[in-house]
Amino acid sequence: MKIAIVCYPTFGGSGVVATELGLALASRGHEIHFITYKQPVRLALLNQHVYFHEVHVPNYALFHYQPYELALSSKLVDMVKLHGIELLHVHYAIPHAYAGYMAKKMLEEEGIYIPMVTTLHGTDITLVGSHPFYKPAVTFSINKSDVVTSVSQSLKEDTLRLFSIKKDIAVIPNFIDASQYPKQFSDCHRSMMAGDNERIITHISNFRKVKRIKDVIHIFNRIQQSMSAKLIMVGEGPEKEHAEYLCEQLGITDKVLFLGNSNEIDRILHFSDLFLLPSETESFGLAALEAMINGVPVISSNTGGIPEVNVHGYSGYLSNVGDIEDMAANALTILKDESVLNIFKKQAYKAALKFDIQAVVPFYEAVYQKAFTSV
Ligand code: GMT
Repeated sequence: MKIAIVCYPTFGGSGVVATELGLALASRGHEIHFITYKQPVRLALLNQHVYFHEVHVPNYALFHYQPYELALSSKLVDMVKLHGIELLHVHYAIPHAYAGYMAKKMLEEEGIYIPMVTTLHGTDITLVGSHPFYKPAVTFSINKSDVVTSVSQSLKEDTLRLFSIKKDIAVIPNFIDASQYPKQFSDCHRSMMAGDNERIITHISNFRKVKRIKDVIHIFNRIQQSMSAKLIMVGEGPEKEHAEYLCEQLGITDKVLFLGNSNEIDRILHFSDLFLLPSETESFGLAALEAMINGVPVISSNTGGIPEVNVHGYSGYLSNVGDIEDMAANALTILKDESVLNIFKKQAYKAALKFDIQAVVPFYEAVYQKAFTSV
């Protein structure tokens, strides 16, 4: 099948999922065309099955906001015609589903009928999409998609609660490529990150409010009062400065490393003992799954789709949003005893295996077949 994948090319989970899915589909013989404004960060290799087409939005002074949707839908039309693309798969409703639908309609004018699959990722529904400014357009473009998928049951329920949706929503969870794990890194040693008796705790996100970054710091602060530990903070975003300031106030700057965005996630997680994800809401929590497949137990909030990934008392623990005391206590339960930690590490890895890409990609292929029958 020739498939166009539209996504955000950045470090965010939706872009990562779209890229990994495209690469997996390409390895199964499909021809994949990524169409977005920059080469996706996890897209290292282009080959005869994987193409990247950049959407250019020239700056024009008249426009206060440059019309990306227009440029994207025009690019989609051109690429569908040039490469004989048979299906559009758009990740993140805003504005991709809207632009995809416009492209579909323009192509219909020329007698080309092409199905569109929309995958909902989370903030496109729970935070941004349900805002009154966007809601009518998001509702419209979800309802006009030929097939709609969501990355968790929780996100499906949120979508049905927040929007007036007439379509079925198929739940297809996010995934990891289990065949790549456990990884070995001979060129990098744990000692480069922390001392022998020091526990390594990690948080990875886009440092937005929804991630409750201050909770991460407060949980770590409690942990380090009971044992020698280091916190590695990976990512960039608006809450980063506040977090750095909080570390200063708490007097723990020497124990917290802010690494910025990184392409070395697996390397960092490989040497980690615990992952913190105390988010306000999280439709899935891909970062938690990436931690788990690296054998890192997860301390998280019990919200959104996280309980579908992190199994309480097995791969880690779940607490109410904002309950930093409980999260710190759970963290210490795991970290204090080496044998308990090792059990949780093994269990986290095992729980992640359920989300192996080999099991998940066929669901997308089935959805594509279904989409063809609806145009
Ligand atoms: O977490 C973010 O803010 C980024 C966002 C995105 O669109 O990349 O993540 C969402 O999609 C991920 C991939 O499906 C999910 O794993 C995240 O849970 C979800 N984020 C939220 O729901 C807050």
